[in-house]
Amino acid sequence: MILTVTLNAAIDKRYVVENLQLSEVNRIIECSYTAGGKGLNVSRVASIAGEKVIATGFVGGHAGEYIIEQIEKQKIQNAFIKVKGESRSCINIYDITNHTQTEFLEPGLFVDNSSQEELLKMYQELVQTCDVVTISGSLPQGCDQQIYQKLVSLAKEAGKKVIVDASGNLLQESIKAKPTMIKPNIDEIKALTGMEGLSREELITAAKTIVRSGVEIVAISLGKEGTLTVCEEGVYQVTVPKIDVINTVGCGDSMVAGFAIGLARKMPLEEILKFASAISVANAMQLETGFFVKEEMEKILPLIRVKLIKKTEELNEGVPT
Ligand code: TA6
Repeated sequence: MILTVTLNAAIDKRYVVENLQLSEVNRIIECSYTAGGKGLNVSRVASIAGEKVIATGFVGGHAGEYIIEQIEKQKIQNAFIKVKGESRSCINIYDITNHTQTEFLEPGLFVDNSSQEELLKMYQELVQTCDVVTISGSLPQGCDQQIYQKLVSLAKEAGKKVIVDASGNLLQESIKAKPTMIKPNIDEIKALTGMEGLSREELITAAKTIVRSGVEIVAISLGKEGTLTVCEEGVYQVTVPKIDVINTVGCGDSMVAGFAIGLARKMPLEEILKFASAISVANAMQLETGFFVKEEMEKILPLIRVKLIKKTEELNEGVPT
């Protein structure tokens, strides 16, 4: 079972437009609403893959009711803390003329200390019932910046694997609690290292430093270039087949879901890398965020290539022990 944490749940609104123009009236051709926020995308993808999921976090107001209604329709078990205010909307503008995606992410509602305490208390019970925990996305307003650290520590104290998908200071703080895995993209790795224009070797060195600090797996998503994963065995390069990309929003969340499923099913790491990458690619083939078609994923799976490009001993060359 996977426990997903979405502290800043959202209604994801996708607007399809033709030739988006700033300072003009842009008529929307098609719009769709889904329960979103990274953790709820992880929940939906894991549920499609056949994994039992329970989702927790904060929701509020009519928007919060809508989010709960949507995830219950998707048969996703949930235990959200209801707070005052309205859950946010995250807008994804999909320009079919210029093939661009532009996102507007609201900051989210305000969560007071007592609601945060209530969540931590419930989380400690939920963690006992799961195999893997995923903690994803931004924090709502008022949230303690150390809350991800606390959630990671509680999961580890309960002997559970825990994946964090966050950015900036939140990711930096989370790493201090030594999560099982993080999945930064290149910008997030640059922010962690404070370095610009990272070469592949510098990316690997940065990830290796994080692994040395106690994070078991650092999977750097490189978009259509696949993934570079650094762990105790060494460095794996994952390459993915070329596809007709429809919508890449949610690919990172789909990858997190794939990793969580693989860890829950105790798959060998190379199988997890293939499985997670295939789900992420399959998500990009769908207009809907955080969604994939199993048959498409199964066709992609054999086309994923995983290669151990560096062993640990090579990684440690020249490093004082
Ligand atoms: O990764 C895509 C997405 O989950 C969107 O669906 C939207 O909800 C956004 O990210 C939320 O990101 P945030 O980092 O604010 O939680």
